[in-house]
Amino acid sequence: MNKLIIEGMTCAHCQASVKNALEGVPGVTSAAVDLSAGSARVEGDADVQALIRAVEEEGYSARPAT
Ligand SMILES: [Cu+2]
Repeated sequence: MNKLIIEGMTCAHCQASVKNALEGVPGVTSAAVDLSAGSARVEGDADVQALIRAVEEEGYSARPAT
């Protein structure tokens, strides 16, 4: 499980875009995006850098939550 901090989401559409982007990364089994918290929980064993890139390609920023 990876937890990410997501920046730039403003509405449910953003939330859905980030969720879809994360779920498209190889190794991801599911992703849950929390719009109000600005975070995402990603299940599976995907590469963290690949998750961050996928989010960035949608126009948002992401970094690992510590
Ligand atoms: Cu939006």
